[in-house]
Amino acid sequence: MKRIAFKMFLNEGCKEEYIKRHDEIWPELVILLNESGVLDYSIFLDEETNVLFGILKCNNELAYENLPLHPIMQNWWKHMKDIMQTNADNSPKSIKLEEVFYLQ
Ligand code: RM4
Repeated sequence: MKRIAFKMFLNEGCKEEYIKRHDEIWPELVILLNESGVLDYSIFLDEETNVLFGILKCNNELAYENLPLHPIMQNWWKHMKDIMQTNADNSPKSIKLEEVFYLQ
């Protein structure tokens, strides 16, 4: 089981819409994430900087790394791109974070 953390960037004033869209997350995306070994996934927002901190556990690193190739993931990113900073392929700008402490 690997713990993965990353930061993403929310557009100014989009907190409510971001929460709404995730409250309404597509069932097929939930299934895809679960089938890709993702569990215990949460995202936190630093309202001062609009930085989103994602943290999850993964029990299938290959499947996790392949998520960006899946149409459901790609369609979700297209769905979200109007409220997030994104790359040319619509994926969210995302910076991996290094774990510096863990207490079980
Ligand atoms: C985030 C972002 C991530 C996705 C989650 C479900 O806003 O799009 O890539 O894994 O939603």
